[in-house]
Amino acid sequence: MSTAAADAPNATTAADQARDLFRELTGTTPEGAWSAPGRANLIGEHTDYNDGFVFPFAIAHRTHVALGRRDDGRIRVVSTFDPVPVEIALADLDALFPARRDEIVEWARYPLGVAWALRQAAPAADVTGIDLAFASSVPVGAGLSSSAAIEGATASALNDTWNLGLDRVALARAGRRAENEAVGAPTGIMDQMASMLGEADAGIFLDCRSLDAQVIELGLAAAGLELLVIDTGVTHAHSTGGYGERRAACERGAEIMGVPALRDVSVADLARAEQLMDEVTFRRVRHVVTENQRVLDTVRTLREQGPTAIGDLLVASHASMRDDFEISVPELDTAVEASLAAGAVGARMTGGGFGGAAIALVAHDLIPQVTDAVVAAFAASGFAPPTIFTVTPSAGAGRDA
Ligand code: GAF
Repeated sequence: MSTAAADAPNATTAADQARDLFRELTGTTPEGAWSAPGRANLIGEHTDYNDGFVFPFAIAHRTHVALGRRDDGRIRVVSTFDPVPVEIALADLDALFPARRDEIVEWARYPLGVAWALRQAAPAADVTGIDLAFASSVPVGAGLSSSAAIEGATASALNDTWNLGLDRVALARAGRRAENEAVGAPTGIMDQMASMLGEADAGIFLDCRSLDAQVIELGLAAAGLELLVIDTGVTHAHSTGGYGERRAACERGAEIMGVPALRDVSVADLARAEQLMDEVTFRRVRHVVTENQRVLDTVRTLREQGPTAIGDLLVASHASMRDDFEISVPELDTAVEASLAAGAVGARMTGGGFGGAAIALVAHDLIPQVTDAVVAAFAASGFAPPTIFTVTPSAGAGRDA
């Protein structure tokens, strides 16, 4: 019998690895250490860039950074994923981003992009040169936002070290700017907000128009529930292909409806929408409009009846992404179907789609059964084995040492 792995098994190791890498790079001890989590999204997918609602939570898997100052006005970054350091004068960041971003290796665009965005957000700040060494326990390409984790760790570390005095929302905005302009992925702000604002056993109910965020207790332990992540191993990248196409379809739909964003279209407006647009655009619009409503319904249901009652909303969300938004893949559908058949309360793909992970809300005692059922279903379909582990809603970005 296979069982789900423990939550964030190598989180401490990642902090140690970042410190060791810093020592190798500089021959000195870091001045401080910061970290930021990845996230899973409970519900509200592809609604963030439509000014809508999302309900993600930070996970215990984190990206760690060890930091030291340098006196030559340069920034140098290194990671356990790619130990070749990347270095540039801080004064040259404005020329690098966004126009010449292709000149540097992709992973380094995240931390250097955050440094650039923070300098633009606080141009009067007196900044020093910096060395940053990264290590992470967030799986890359799994739809758990390893990108927001590296952005959040960098933003938090530089905000403190440069005394920028920016609040968490401003740091999330800088992370999103880095992702959009320095990396070139046209994403919304959900992941950065979740990584910045996460709290233990809580989800972040976020209005992506006002950026008003409410921390909502999930009460999973009291209900005897756990959240299982099923990482399909099918990798995705939001800087290419489908994500941008879906976003463009949403913008087209909003324009046809004569509103600033799909947030302004209600479920009752869908009949009119269907008359006005082509069939594919309509289905994209219908996903976003109904998903916004499902987020509101999930928050209300959670408050009134507790987490055991939200299962059907998660399942409806997955069906909408599979059929209307068309961002699921067979591995994600199998993960969801096998979890539900083995007794999960609810399950859905999480994140941007085209691969990545599904989440399943499962009674504690059924975790081995659901895990085994998913592993068996993957094998029966000829898919590579998934990686399955539990996640605990956890704290957001901050200083550790
Ligand atoms: C990715 C993006 F980064 C988010 O902004 C969000 O759009 C998500 O996909 C889909 O809900 O994680």
